[in-house]
Amino acid sequence: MTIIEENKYKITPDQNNPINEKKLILKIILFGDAESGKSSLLTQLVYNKFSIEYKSTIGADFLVKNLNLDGKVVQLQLWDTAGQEQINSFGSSFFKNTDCCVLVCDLTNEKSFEKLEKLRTEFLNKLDNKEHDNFPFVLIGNKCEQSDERKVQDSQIKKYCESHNNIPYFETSAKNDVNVEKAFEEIARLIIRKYNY
Ligand SMILES: Nc1nc2c(ncn2[C@@H]2O[C@H](COP(=O)(O)OP(=O)(O)OP(=O)(O)O)[C@@H](O)[C@H]2O)c(=O)[nH]1
Ligand SMILES: [Mg+2]
Repeated sequence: MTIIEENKYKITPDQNNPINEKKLILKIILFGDAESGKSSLLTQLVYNKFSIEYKSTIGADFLVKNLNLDGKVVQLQLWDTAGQEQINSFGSSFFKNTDCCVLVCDLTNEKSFEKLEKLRTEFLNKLDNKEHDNFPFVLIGNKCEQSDERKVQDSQIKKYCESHNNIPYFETSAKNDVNVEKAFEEIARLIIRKYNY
């Protein structure tokens, strides 16, 4: 299924947008190890809620967040994938027109950091356009409030991001709502700048 139109701008009559302004739609997919906190980040972003209980995502979920960025209405269409799922199990239409892939790791779990490279390369293999060097990834290190439990060091993250075309990096806590909205606003800005939307 594809939900993005060829034209990135769409006129949508809705209550929050009474004058039918043009709305920019961005498609963002989250990948990361199971339990890294992808669903928690999106639940915090969209519903301002957090639960300590773990319910693994099955397949993929879809959420929407509207932002007002410098007077521009931007709709984030957010695909939350299951960490237990193999990227190869998603059909190629799932990846069509993706504007950004957000890789999420749990800063308290080294394995979730080690898994990022596999996810990044598997994701790239799914794209039809071969603009591999240019595709915008963003890395989120989640659970940052657990500083005593931290297993992934800044230096590892810095080295990883630098070695892949300077992937932008954000540190978040879905639990304490640290940097969550800011990260996604910055992600939207990065996409807008990159594609000149
Ligand atoms: N301490 C802490 N726990 C968190 C944070 N974010 C998520 N968690 C917890 O981590 C566990 C996994 O969170 P989920 O958001 O379900 O992880 P997920 O990446 O969606 O997992 P899958 O759907 O299986 O891929 C849950 O128990 C959450 O409560 C955080 O910022 N801090
Ligand atoms: Mg999930």
